[in-house]
Amino acid sequence: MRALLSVSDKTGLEEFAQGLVELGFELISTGGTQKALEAAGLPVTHVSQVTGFPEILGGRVKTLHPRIHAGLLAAKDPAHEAELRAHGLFRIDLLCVNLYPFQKAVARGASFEECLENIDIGGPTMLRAAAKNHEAVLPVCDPGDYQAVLRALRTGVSSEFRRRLAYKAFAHTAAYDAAIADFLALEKFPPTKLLALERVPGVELRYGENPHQEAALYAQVGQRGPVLNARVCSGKPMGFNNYADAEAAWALVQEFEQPACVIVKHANPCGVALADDPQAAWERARDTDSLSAFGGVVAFNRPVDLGTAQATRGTFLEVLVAPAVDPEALAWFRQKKPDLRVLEAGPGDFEPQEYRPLMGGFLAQDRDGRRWEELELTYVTERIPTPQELLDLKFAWYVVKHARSNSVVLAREGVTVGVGTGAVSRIWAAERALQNAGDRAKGAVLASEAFFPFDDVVRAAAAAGVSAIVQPGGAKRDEEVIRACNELGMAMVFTGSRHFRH
Ligand code: 93A
Repeated sequence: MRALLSVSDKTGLEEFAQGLVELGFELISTGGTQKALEAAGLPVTHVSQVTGFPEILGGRVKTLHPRIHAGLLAAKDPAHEAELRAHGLFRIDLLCVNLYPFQKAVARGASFEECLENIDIGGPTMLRAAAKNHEAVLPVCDPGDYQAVLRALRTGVSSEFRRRLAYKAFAHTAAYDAAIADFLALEKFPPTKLLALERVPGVELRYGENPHQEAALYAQVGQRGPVLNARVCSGKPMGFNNYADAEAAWALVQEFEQPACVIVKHANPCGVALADDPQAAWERARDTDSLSAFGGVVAFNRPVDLGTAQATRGTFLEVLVAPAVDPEALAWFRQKKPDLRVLEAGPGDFEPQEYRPLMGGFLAQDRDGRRWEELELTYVTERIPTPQELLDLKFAWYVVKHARSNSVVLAREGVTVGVGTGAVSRIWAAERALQNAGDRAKGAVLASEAFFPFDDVVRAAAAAGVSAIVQPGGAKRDEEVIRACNELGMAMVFTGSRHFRH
């Protein structure tokens, strides 16, 4: 039995090769792999001895040879056996290959030429050959499979196991090629974009949005945002809706520099607050709408301490995500809220585009990353906002940017006092927010993610005591809306920037 090993990532190589030798395999290798095996004291033959040809073109041609590829492609049938014999060739029974680290070269910002040089040709060619011929050859491309392969070789290799390895090999080369295509693409949205995907290891979703829907979690190869990368420190396993809401809460809380807390329900913020510390931020956010906070997903932009943890005592929460959770806080959660999923967000490295599924396709767009500082604010009313109103308008604008359209947010002194989201008409969103706020609307400011078609929202807000408004502007009846504000003594600011979120 022969095994050809040619790996760039040498993790676990020595142990694997040792196991193969013990099973009676003869080892064949390329330069670097051979050196590693010899250093481990293992007997190994160099490919050039098999091919009768040296590695040439700086290593670009090492295994690309009929003696190798016939050995990988010969089926277990008499005709192929006879041909092998006629040409003095032999079978290769196991191929262990992982590829030149192309994606790593791109990620570290290597030069264009260096990235090109890191495109592996011989490796994928062998892997595809072995995977096609998996009934006769075991294609191994993941160091994570080495132990399972040795176990199978000792106890008997099932055809299901062979097929799984073949699947992995093709999935690996497909993702690799997609990464190369993306790298070479000149357009912003190359159709290869979403081909390089992998399942997030260790995460099995029990079901999808509802229990009758099966589901899975994917990551783009070489990427992963802070929530996909999060460490689940305590609680039940994460579910489909947990991921979606944790992401929504995390994205919003990241907008603020001050300590902040965001509570999300069904992808919408239902309470958001700034404060001097996370505990106060939590208490203020919860009090926006303590009824809706029940069963919520909560995010912090500061580490969670014991005091903050204990302050969540009376509220049932599904998920808590923070940059870090103090050990005492974690111990408290584990004891008092064992079901609560407590996440420490990981480092985030993800592309600035997002996707939405359509039946048989998807929409792609840039993320809405616009910051308040980038807006061209126009003060359109006779009264301009006070400094406190301006701070609140900025805060409310960030919240409304992350709410589902149509949305209206009322805020005062760094806390939301009313939120109306996902309404099919703007006035309904406003009415919902005003109803939620009740008396707290007095002296609050209002943010709307899109313009007012009529002056009805202004009039309803003024009647409830709202003092200032931020909205994109640009409606046909802007003049009418501005006139209503002036008549009612309100300050209004146009941002010139809409933030639909559907
Ligand atoms: O340069 S290649 O595209 N041409 C080849 O013929 C070839 N054969 C193996 N790359 C080739 N490989 C790759 O070399 C393997 O996929 C593996 O990643 C790497 C192992 O090289 P070494 O054993 O010298 O470290």
